[in-house]
Amino acid sequence: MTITTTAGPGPAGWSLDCYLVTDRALCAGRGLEATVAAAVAGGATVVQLRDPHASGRQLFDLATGLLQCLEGTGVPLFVDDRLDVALAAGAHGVHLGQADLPVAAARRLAGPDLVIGWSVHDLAELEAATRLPPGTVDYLGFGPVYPTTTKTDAKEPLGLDRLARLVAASPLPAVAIGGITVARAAAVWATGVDGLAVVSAVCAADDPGAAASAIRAARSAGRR
Ligand code: TZP
Repeated sequence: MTITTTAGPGPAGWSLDCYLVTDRALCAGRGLEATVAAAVAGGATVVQLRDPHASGRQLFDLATGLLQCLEGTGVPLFVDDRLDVALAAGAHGVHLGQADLPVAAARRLAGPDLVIGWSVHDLAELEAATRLPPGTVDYLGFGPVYPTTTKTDAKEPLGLDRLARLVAASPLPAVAIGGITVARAAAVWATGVDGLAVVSAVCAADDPGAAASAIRAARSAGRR
């Protein structure tokens, strides 16, 4: 799935297929940048810097390091929650939750080129996304699909059937997140999503590259 921003397709035809969300603690043994580099070499197509406890300065420094690490790979960097950090660091996108800056305000600040993703958990939130002016948001994140221990305040899991119904009603590319493992990937792909977002399945894997590759490969197994 190619992300189409209001300014047209991402420069490298960015794909949401294997969307790596980082967790510094889970990457601790190997290091954040080494984990991301391995995952991208294995097939991760988007990297989202997520670190809810980091200060703005820390997040800016982490984003700058990851942008250097991703240079020349064609893989974009999105920043979770913090539009200011995404813009200041020159990241390619921001992912916003329901409690973050309103997406319409974020689009006004960001201009047309930055990719904006938005977390959606239920039909009411999906309907709100549907009512947005075209070009406000580029993709939607649905989750958690399964229980997860990575996000402490995650909502109740959607399960595959509710996810499939939301994805079918989504006017925008859909990325699923939450508890997705290599073993579960084919079942999640079968809901019709455009991408799988994973944290622990890749960050905590012995071989992050092999995990990212398996997440993508499961797409053909899950194709309906
Ligand atoms: N948003 C919803 S669930 C989640 C986020 C950031 C965490 C997913 O982590 P994992 O390890 O892939 O279950």
